[in-house]
Amino acid sequence: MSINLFDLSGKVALITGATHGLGMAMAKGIGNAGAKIIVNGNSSQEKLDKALAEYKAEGIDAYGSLFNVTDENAVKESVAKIEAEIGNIDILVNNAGIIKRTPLVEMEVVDFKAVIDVDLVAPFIVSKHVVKGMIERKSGKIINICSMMSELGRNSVGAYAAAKGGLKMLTKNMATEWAKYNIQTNGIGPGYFATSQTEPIRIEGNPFNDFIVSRTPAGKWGDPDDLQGAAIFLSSKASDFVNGQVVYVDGGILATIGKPANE
Ligand code: GCO
Ligand code: CA
Repeated sequence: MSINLFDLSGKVALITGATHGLGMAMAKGIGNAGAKIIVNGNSSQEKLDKALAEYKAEGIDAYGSLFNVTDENAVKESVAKIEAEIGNIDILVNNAGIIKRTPLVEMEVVDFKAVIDVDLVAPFIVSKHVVKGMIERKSGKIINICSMMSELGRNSVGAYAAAKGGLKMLTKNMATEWAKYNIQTNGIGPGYFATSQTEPIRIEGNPFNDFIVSRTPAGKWGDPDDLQGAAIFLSSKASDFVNGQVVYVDGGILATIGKPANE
């Protein structure tokens, strides 16, 4: 009985930005738990096809959908196409995101807005078009990918922190409006993971690398696969009365103030 709580057989999951990185790791977890997955990408059909081949090699039932999450018309059309051709979307993971590391005082408004658009406005747009079917069916799971920056600031990531803090509150508001339709909206807040997004700050010798390792009680960068458990939990029957929470998967960063260099 306990294990069936996490079984996603027969479910359809749309994961935005799932051609690489954390989105891909979570999509693999959801796919390996039995769901059919729709992999959204934005950069090129070629990159999407390459990702699909990787999913299929693992035995996952994967389909591709190329669209820009900030373009409402494209989102609307793509969601309709997925639901007509593949199946109703039971699980939505709003994962696509960007970061620009620029001090606020030097940041151009257009760049600030671009981050807010992808990281905060797009989860609203995609959810708005997916939730309509979920409301009709009185069933659904929405997972918004938040961040350490949903809780904490850091030099140079002001736009990202504003967006991810906003996404945490958007998650609570979605739960407020949609829980009554048996739709559970929650977030996952990854700590510091080894992905292409963090590559520039992870390089050996970069003081940020040592800072993160010492700032994290677990003493290391996360492996993207460490997110699979939370993704499966929030996609499954196991979380049917969990609403508006952000599950932080961070090796303990948010549990502690940190420590001096000599400890
Ligand atoms: C940074 C990092 C973070 C992480 C992550 C933390 O520059 O501080 O890139 O923003 O990507 O979101 O949870
Ligand atoms: Ca499998």
